[in-house]
Amino acid sequence: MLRTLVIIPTYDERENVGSIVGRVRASVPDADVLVVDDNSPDGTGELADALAATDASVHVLHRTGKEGLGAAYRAGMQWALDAGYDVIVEMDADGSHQPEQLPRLLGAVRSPDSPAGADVVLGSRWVDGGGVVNWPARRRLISRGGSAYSRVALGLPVRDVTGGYRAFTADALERLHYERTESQGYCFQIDMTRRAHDVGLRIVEVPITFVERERGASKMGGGIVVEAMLRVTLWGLAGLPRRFRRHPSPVEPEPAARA
Ligand SMILES: Nc1nc2c(ncn2[C@@H]2O[C@H](COP(=O)(O)OP(=O)(O)OP(=O)(O)O)[C@@H](O)[C@H]2O)c(=O)[nH]1
Ligand SMILES: [Mg+2]
Repeated sequence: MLRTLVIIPTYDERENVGSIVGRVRASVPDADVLVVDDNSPDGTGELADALAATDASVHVLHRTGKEGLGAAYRAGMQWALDAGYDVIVEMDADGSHQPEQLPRLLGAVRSPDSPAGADVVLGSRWVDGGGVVNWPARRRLISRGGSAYSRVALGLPVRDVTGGYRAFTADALERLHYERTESQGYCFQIDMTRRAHDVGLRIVEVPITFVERERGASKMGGGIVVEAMLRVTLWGLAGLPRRFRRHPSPVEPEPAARA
């Protein structure tokens, strides 16, 4: 059986951490949980420790200060690979990613029983059956616009490029070199998508219903959007020669052909 780890990064999620961990444990009892806390001032880390003390499947990685979502995931993924997990899941703590939909994500992952499954499964708001609940028009616009821009600029065959509810095989994480991502905010997710595509991994989108957070404050700010716009533009420009090369050399196969 595959060993699965659900990584949940937290910063000031005191009101959410107990509920989200409990819901994950109820929804996929065989999966372990890793809370990656950046020394939250509101005591989220201590609350997570208390959960871990009563449940051997719950682990906590304490980091010394707030370094952003990307850094938290890089640390959590390293922890997961060192511990030998086969499947690694990304999930927000604020309830936006419903743990009850996790079996759907995991069902699409490649496994010995399902060799045709995906290396990377993206929970997607923007495919048939997916959606968002309680999102203001502004957030919808930023998310859809960000996905559309990234899709075109980077040539990605994916509808929801920026989402953060995802499952990767351990092999996929290694092959896409998650540790080479540099982004802080949700640009980390775009970087992961582009890397997965560029090394020819099999990517599948499954519909999810994203629910706006009910408790606690969002950490999403203008700086995160600007970072994403700048990085995507630079990546897009850097990739242009390869995408539009008219006559690929016969001795150097395109990445898609190598997959
Ligand atoms: N460890 C850690 N976690 C973070 C950091 N920034 C955000 N997070 C967590 O990452 C997840 C997503 O952050 P959110 O603030 O919900 O950002 P978002 O989902 O893009 O924005 P909203 O839709 O407005 O909630 C949450 O679980 C946060 O607690 C950070 O610097 N360190
Ligand atoms: Mg959120």
